[in-house]
Amino acid sequence: QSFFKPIQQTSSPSSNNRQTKISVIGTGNVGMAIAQTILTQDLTDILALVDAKPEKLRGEMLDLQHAAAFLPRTKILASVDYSVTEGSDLCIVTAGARQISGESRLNLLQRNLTLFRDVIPPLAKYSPDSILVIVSNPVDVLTYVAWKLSGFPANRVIGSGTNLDSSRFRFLIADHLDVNAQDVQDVSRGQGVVDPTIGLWRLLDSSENMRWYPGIVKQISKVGCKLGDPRQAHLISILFAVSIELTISFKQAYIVGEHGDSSVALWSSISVGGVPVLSFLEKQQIVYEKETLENIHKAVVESAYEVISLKGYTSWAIGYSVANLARTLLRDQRKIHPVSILAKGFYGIDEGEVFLSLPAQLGRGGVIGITNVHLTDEEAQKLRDSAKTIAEVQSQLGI
Ligand code: 6V0
Repeated sequence: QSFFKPIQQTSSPSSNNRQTKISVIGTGNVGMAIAQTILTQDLTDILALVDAKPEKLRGEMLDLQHAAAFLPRTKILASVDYSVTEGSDLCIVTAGARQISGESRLNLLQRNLTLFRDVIPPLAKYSPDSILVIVSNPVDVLTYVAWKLSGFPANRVIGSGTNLDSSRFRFLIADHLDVNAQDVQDVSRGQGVVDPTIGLWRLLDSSENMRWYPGIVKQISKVGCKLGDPRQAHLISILFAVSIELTISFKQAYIVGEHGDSSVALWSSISVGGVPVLSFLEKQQIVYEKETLENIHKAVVESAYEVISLKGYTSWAIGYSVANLARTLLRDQRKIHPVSILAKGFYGIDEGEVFLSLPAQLGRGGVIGITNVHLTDEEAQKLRDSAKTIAEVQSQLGI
């Protein structure tokens, strides 16, 4: 206690407001990317870090504390002892063996299962009312493991799942279309109508029928989205519909299923003028490159492997993705996120107690509901296949 009192106290510093507490378990690349995103986004009052390596842990804690002058006020704690996590609202688990270049996520399982037996029970003991967010891979199976080991109700055990894959999906679509993913979202609020339309044309660039779009788009950008030329009014109105629908659909551009090789891209949720894009194209008898769409999904699946082969690990995108989940959960945003949840009974999945990603509404209570997205028969089948893949692995666990 210091005798130097720069401020004359007039009331007790402790307020009645309950402080928010987030614990991050595992202070490797992923854990620290999550921690620093949480700090910069001012998502918690207390941040507790836990790792098995005390020196590394203390180093990370000090390094973050030294940034106090540049960050919102957050108390940062760190210990190898789980009592530091006591009373957490949210426990984020990233502890784990790292995915080695070329190694499938499922291969990581055995190593991480043993580790979870050390991690989950103490977390549940010290924060019995918390929400668990699992990030360690293979995330779907480990979310199931965490659910079993914690004894928590399923609505409070969530895997980061395909929240990141869906962001990669949106990025790759936006990149393919040469638009900014954020601008694409903003169209529905009245900005940047042009780009998504160019995008649609590019997305379908094998189609002769769509070739006139860029010229019209240039016209729209010149007139600032006003209907100037009556001859183009009809086309422009179609383009508006296409742009806005495409934008809305981007918000719903979900990857669901396993966070991994058997994930499912829900192309059918991309709609134009209220009609799903695939059937729209069929109706217009436009020949489109289904392969182009499949390649985008393939790129999503491969993107983690690519980043790992280039820099050894992934960190920034998962950091933002999990901080985004933390915001929705703790601030009761009730947003829809594709995350790993107990999927039994939804979309015809009857594979036992499988966790996989479905578009779920999240809030302060954890998982509040599951969105009924329309799936084609093919997508529904792929989703059930994904569930089967996970169930097979799970059955070998003996847990
Ligand atoms: P890393 O950098 O090796 O960090 C792992 C950390 O866990 C290290 O600091 C270890 O000391 C710590 N650790 C190990 N055992 C324990 C234990 N028993 N208790 C506490 N801490 C322990 O790995 P990185 O941070 O790159 O990845 C962590 C995990 O996240 C891996 O399983 C990744 O596969 C997984 N990822 C999951 C993603 C997703 O989208 N779900 C994305 C990226 C990585």
